[in-house]
Amino acid sequence: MPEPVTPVTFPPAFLWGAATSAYQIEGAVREDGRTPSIWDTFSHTPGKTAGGETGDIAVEHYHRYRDDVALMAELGLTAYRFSISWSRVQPTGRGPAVQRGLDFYRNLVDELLAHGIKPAVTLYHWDLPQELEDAGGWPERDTALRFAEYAQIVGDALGDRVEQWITLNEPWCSAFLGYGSGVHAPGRTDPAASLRAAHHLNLAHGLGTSALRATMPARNSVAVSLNSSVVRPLSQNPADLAAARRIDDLANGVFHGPMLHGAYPETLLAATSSVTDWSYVLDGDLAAINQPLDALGLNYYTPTLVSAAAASADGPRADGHGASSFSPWPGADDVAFHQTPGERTEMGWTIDPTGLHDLIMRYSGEAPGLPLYVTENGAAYDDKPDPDGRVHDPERIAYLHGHLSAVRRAITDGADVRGYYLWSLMDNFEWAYGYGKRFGAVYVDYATQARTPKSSALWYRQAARTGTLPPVTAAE
Ligand code: IFM
Repeated sequence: MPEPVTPVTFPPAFLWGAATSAYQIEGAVREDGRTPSIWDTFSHTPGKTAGGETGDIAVEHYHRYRDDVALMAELGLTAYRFSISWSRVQPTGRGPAVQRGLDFYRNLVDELLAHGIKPAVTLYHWDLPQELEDAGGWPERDTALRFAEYAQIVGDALGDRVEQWITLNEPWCSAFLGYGSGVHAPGRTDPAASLRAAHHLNLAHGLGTSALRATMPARNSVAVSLNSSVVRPLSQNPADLAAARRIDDLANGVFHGPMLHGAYPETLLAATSSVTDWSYVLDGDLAAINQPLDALGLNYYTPTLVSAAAASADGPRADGHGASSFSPWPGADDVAFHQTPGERTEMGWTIDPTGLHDLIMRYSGEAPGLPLYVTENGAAYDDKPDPDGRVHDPERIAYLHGHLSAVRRAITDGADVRGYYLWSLMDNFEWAYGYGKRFGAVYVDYATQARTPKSSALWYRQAARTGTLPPVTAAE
């Protein structure tokens, strides 16, 4: 007789969400007053994205949002996380807002609410208005002040109907892939600028949080979504442990230090002293960044395995963050990155749900009492429709089952996890990888824009409807 399997059941109020971001899905990049963001410029620069692909059309969500929301409702989602395109609502990154831009998001939110789906708004998912980059971008302090103004505009427009707010998505990518390794927009490769950018993103988060609070009802929740890394040493020898500590500071402490504890880790300041003097951290900045939060968002895909290595002129590689001869890890050229053993997704990222459990437990301890959300988790696979038109993705079902089970274990172990947002609702523009990597629970035929729920979407629907994970074979 096979062992009976204990059902994996979630608390009744647990949110079953999916996530997207503006540039990855909206298209309509020149409509209704929107101006270019750094991702428009970058994707139109030859050689920056696979096949020269851009978000010009993406999955036309700007025009199809009503159908997309109806599909979300059919799929049983109780929450939807999306981001606002800054240059759609404030084209120059400063000054007055464009009402047509805000109206798009008002209509989207109203549509979600009419379908009983809780909206969660991310203010910044990597698409800085190009005008602000031309003025210096995130390495410049003024960008943080501009972000606070933008937060106030959006908070004012949507604060009456959106309860869940996220200031920044994955500021690590904005700072270190955007200004360090250059594999993301704006494509700069300057280690000192990447640390300056990190500080000003932190400041933007703090000032933006205060701006939201000043304009919105007190019941609303403000959070940030960090792609905090689960950094593991290759061995327990002191050099490898020190390498892991260094990467942990650069991946995690650089953001959660000031945001949650009001200080940069001393070890980070020491390890980066040859790159920057941190003189741009002005009096009062740390207090401005260290705003009490209502929740913390965690994005998780795969762990990071490191060891000490001889310093290399080419910098560290194999860190899973795209091909560049420039490092996204300032001051850490003597750290080597290794592939964690195990099965991988189409991104080459090792599948390891224990990392998600570890991450949640870490932040449960790091920020006691703060509700946690998994604001992104998911996998890319080379999905293709069968001759019958259906898209079977058993690997994604197994991935989701494994990671949601890890979330449930963390709840059992005492973590206050309130919801999970699958990345992503539908296939979309995967940044420098273009459209080649499909993360969606819904398949998109890019030629016709037809949407087809994959078997993972049907599996997830059953989980959302019952609050219990179906067996991995359920939707096949
Ligand atoms: O597609 C991205 C998303 O925009 C941010 N987090 C990681 C996802 C997969 O790479």
